Amino acid sequence: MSKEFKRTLITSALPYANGPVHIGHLAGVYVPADIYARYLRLKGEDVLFIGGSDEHGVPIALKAKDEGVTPQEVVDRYHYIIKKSFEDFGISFDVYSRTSSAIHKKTASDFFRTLYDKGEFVEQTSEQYYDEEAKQFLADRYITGICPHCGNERAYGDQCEACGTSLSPMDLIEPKSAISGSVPVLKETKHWYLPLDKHEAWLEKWILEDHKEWKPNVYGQCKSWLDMGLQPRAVSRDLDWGVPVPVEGAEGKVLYVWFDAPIGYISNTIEVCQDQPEKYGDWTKWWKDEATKTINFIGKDNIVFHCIVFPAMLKADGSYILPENVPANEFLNLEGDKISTSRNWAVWLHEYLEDFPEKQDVLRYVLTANAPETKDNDFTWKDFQARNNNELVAILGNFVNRAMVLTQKFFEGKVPARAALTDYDQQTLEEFASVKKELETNLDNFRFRDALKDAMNLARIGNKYLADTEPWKLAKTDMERTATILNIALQITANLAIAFEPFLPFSAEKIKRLINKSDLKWSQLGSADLLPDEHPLNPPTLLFEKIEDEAVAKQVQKLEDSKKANEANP
Ligand code: B3M
Ligand code: ZN
Repeated sequence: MSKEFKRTLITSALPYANGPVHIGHLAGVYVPADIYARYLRLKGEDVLFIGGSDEHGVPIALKAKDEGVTPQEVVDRYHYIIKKSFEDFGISFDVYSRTSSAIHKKTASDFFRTLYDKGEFVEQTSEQYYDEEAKQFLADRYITGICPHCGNERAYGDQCEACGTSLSPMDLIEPKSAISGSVPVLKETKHWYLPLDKHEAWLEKWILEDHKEWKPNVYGQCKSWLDMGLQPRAVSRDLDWGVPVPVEGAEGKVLYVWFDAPIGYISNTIEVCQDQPEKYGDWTKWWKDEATKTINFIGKDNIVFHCIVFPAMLKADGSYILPENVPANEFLNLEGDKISTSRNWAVWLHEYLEDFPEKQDVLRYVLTANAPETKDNDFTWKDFQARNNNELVAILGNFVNRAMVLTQKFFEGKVPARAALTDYDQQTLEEFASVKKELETNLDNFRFRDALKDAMNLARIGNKYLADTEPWKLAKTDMERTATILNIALQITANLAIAFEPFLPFSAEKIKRLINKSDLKWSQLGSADLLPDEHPLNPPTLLFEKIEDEAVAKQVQKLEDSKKANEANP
């Protein structure tokens, strides 16, 4: 990439506010986005990290109907659970807002109106399924039936979750209303369509030629959509929950949730820029200035909307820039099974935080070490425990603790001055510098798994250095050499606070408190002069603690219980 950018806008998919977030969401989207945002901030770059709840769409309306409450009550319930759990987990959004906000309604409405006035839509009347009992058109998930591809009997009007194919209601065999269960009739209705076919040529060049660096899973999915040929897509629905279509003769129609949701990124930008203009400036610089680099973090099921539909919307408006990259992850499974909200087969973030308070970084670590970056991956509680005990405790925690405790013991908790370095000391420092380079390249290219491995290698280098030099033995005979070794070990410790900050922000903070040093920047990574001689340290405390078998067994039991409940109640 040769372009010069001045700032980075990072967006992360807006989770539907019809349930709490689980580890699949975290591993797919929020942990990688947060690592990237923290990394850029640590480098001193101008960053805006956008999050928010997606509060429209049929699943929310259906859930409300099932529970006999309003859709607003449903989204109010989950929006705050989600927002708080992200905060407690250290996802460092600059803003976490919601698509039921007044700003969003206006932004989405204006966006539609601009495209409408420019003649960017095609208006079309067609026959669609209608539930005569409920007196309602049946879009998307309001209709179910048999999948024509795999025979799944519970396919939805927009997608079959068994085979992953996207569908339209007309594709379903033996369609049934999800509201009343009745067989729907066909009835005429008018909608607005975004003619994606007209955008195909530039999309093809933009993605397939100009963005060959996109991740293979993203590039591949785009290519197969483009190869099939793009069709016009309806951007409105006959529904009573959503942003009303802002034109005459559109009573009872709202914007399709996938039209309004990505505009939520814009609305949330406007909101935070209005609230804190000194900090973020005018919102248009984040969306309309070519010097802004936009990165959209999403899950693989959102690729077509972010790489094809939303860019076509932005282009149709004409005043917006396009994303530079859309790093989508694959899915995370749980104990060998697909994560499922309806089957309660998930590890819910807010419950994790209750069961493991103060252990945000352990989950962040495991989800990154095991991130589904190139293929689906599996989360198991055994692996969670092993990675905590054998990596966080035994390597990172052990190294930092040894450096701290030995300095406390032999130098009254003050950084000892170092004497001449040996070849081995030099070699250790050089090794450190070379890992730093690799770590940066991996972060720059969204390879967070490898980047975390690099950071962990820095801790391993430190661990090995202490194991090889054995300052606890040398202290009996050679205090000068002991001082040099501990000086280096403490400089490495300070480096670890920098290297781990994007991944494990809580632990990085703890390390900084231990070494009594708060202002560390990414540019200092690799330096052997972060702590001056005689710099006073704080008393040692442990960074991580072992996770015992019982704690893990309790979590496994919880999952067993949901499995039993599902079998009793299929
Ligand atoms: N709410 C889908 C999802 O959570 C959707 C993302 C919107 S991003 C603009 O998978
Ligand atoms: Zn199917």
